[in-house]
Amino acid sequence: RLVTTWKRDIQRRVALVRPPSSRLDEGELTHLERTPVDHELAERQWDGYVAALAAEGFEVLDVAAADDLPDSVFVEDTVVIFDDLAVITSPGVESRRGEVDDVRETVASLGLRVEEISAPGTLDGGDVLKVGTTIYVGSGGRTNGEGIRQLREILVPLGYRVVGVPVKKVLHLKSAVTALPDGTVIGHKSLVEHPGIFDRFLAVPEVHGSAVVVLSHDAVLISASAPKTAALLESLGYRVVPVEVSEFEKLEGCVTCLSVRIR
Ligand code: CIR
Repeated sequence: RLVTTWKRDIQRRVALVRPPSSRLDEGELTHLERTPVDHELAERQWDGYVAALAAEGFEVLDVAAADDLPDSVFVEDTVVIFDDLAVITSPGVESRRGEVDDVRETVASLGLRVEEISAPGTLDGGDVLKVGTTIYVGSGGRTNGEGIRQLREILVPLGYRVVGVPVKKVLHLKSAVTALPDGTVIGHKSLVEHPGIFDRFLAVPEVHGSAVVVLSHDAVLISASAPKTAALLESLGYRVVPVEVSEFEKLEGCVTCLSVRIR
C-alpha cells in the first residue's frame, strides 16, 4: 500500500484548467444573488490557483479559452477521470452544453480512453465525488437519474460502486462535500442533507471549507475564506495550501471546479 502511494506521487500528474471567459459575470446562478465580479481580480486569482497547482508538481494544461461560454472556467463539470478513462459529461444546463467539445479534444490528445454521457441523461462533474472505488453522484440539481444510470453502466464493469445522493440545498454534490486524501468525507452541516450515506463524515466549521482539492497523500488545496477549516485539517496532520477564489465563489464555483486532476 505504501509503495503504491509513493509510486503514484512520482507519476505524471496533469491538471486541466480553462482560462476565464471575459463574460464570466454572466455565468449561471441558482442559489446565490448576482453580485458584481471583479474581472481583473478573477484573472489574478485564477493565475494564483494555477501557480499553486504547478508549485505542487502538477503539469498544468489549458483547454482552449472559450469567451462565448461564461462558465467555461469551471472545467471540472465537463469531464470526470477514472484512471485512464475520461467520461465526458452532459451538462445539466443549456448554456454550458457547448463546453464539452474542446474538453473532449484535449483529453483525447492525452491518450485517455473516452466515454460519454448522453441526452436525455444529464451529469455535471461537480456532482461526482470519488472516494476510492466508491463514486458518489449528486442527483437533483444538474444531474438526473438517467445520467447516473449511464455512469453506473460505464463504471460497474470496471470495479466501481456508484452511489446516488439526493441534493437539494446546493448546486452540486461537491458544493456540499468533498473528501480528504484518507477518504474521510468533509462538509458543512448546514448543507449536507444525508451525512449518513458516507462511510466516514467529518463536519467542518465553514461553508467554503467543505471544498478541498487533494494535492497528494498529505496535502490539500482550500479556499482562503476557510481559515478555521484549514486549521482543523492541519491539526489532522495535513499540509494545507490556501488560495483566493472569492470571484469564482460569487458564481457558485469553488476550488475543485477550476481544474480536473489526472494522476
Ligand atoms: C454554474 O452554475 O454552472 C456555474 N456558475 C458554477 C459551476 C461550479 N461548478 C462546480 O462547483 N463544480
